[in-house]
Amino acid sequence: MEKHWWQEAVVYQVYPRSFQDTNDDGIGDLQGVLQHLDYIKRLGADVIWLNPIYSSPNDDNGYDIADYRKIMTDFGTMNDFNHLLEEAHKKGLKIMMDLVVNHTSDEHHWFMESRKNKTNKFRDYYFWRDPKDGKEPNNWKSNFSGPAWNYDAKTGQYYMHLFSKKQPDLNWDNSIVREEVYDLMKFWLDKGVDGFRMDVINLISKKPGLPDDPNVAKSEVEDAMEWVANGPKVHDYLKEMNKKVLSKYNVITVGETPSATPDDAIKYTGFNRHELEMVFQFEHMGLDWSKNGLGKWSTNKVALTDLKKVMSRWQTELNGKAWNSLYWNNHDQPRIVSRFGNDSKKYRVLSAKMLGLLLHFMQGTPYIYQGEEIGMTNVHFDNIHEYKDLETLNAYKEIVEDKKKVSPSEMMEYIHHSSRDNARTPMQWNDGKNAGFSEGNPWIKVNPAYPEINVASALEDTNSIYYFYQKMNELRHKYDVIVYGNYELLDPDDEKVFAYKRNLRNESILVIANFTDQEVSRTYQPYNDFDCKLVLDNYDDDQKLILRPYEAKVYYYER
Ligand code: TEU
Ligand code: CA
Repeated sequence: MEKHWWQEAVVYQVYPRSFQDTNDDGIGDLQGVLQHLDYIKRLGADVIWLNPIYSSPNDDNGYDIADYRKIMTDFGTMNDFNHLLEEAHKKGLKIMMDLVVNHTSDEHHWFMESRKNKTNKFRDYYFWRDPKDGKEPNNWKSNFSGPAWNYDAKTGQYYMHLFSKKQPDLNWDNSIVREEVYDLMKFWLDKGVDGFRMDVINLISKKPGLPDDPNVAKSEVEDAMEWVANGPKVHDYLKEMNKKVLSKYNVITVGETPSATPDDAIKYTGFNRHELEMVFQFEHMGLDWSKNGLGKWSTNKVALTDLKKVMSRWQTELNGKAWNSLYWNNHDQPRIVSRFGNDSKKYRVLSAKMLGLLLHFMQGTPYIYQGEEIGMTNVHFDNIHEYKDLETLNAYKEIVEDKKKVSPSEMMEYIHHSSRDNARTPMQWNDGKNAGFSEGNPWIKVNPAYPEINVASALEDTNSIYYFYQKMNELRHKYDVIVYGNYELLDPDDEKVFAYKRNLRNESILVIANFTDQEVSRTYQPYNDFDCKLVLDNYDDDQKLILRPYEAKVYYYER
């Protein structure tokens, strides 16, 4: 197997809107990212993934792009971007952009032209269809509630939008659209950016004829994801993109692929496939979803044995064939310490380290989402009006107000557990005004936990989660077995402890994570038979057979 730089890299994700505001308008900006390059470098990351920074009316915080070649005015100017890229490169940090090309904004000039009449050359850039029996052309649902079609009276047709109405889907079956996308990718790559995270890239090939989804009744609020994902031509298009663009640059690519299985992932990222380098899979993120047809809206806890099954399947099935991404968090997911860990005063730090350790010693490229490295927690706003995320607001309207499926207070509990805004509250830099995020009025409220959970206090405390992540990144850069070793799950039925080994040639590591707030005792080979070196532990003394609450550790040994 050939080795690639992006296999040895650690990625730090920045959500610019919530990272650092430098001009007091309450919105994070590119200057703010620039200010913290040293902070990111010091953590040991190699790559920064920036969520979309392009010109956008911000219906979906930049995932609705009006101009792919302009910077969002809230975030700054192209000069700011050029400067950021240059400074990052000087420090040895790469920059990865978000590529959102399944859809545009309805304010993109392609769409504004497209909707004018049925015959203009942009009409076929999107999916326009006649009404069927006076209604939507098919039964597909939008990811953000309601039908995936919007009626446009001007021409008497519907256009498709798998996300919000302001995010019309691009028609990738039109080769001119594909060429437009390749051109804009080259625009950024020629500037020197180091790769792309590709938004819902497995949705770009729609089923011919756009047939009804037979499963849509399964869940009343869910989208048509499985039915629209991994369509018939998606691999042709990605191969074409690779040949025409990506193969000419030495870049990192990660495709966001909801509902992809390991088999799908091998097709997207197989070492001999010439499509993408890795994907973001969603199976582990779906384990706590509702069993009552409410999709992501639930307060379910994840069973450790289920988590083991999913994580291990991805580890073993891709081994030697394709490459994993490793993530617990991003701008769409609740905070991991609140979700899979324990965010109480007593156990927050321990359990955040335990979760980090469990993930970072697996095979794949780890992604750290801003604030994860200081153990930021979910936010519990009391009032629905304090939420800004359109997915959350639309779901509240549909589930509580329109369909009256659950009470307002029940829905608020689900929102506290699952809303995307859990990840989007401002970065907590210090215990000062607005957590040091902004001198102005933040676009979304700061999490009230900030006096205790913030960067300044993490940097002062040698025992902090920050330094633990720093140590993990150091170890990954030092031991080949962490990057390339194969994976072997131990005790799949153990409901309390997640333990696995990684092996490369004569080297191994043993990783042990107690997922509970209780003390348990366990023995593993090679405690007895081998000379193990403890390389990391979230407690400061090693008691081998006894695992204290949320204790997690890694041993290294040679066979
Ligand atoms: O997310 C796609 C996606 O799968 C999400 O809609 C996901 O189902 C949801 O966020 C889970 O709560 C990508 C982006 O990451 C997201 O921020 C965008 O809103 C979306 O695409 C549309 O571009
Ligand atoms: Ca600003």
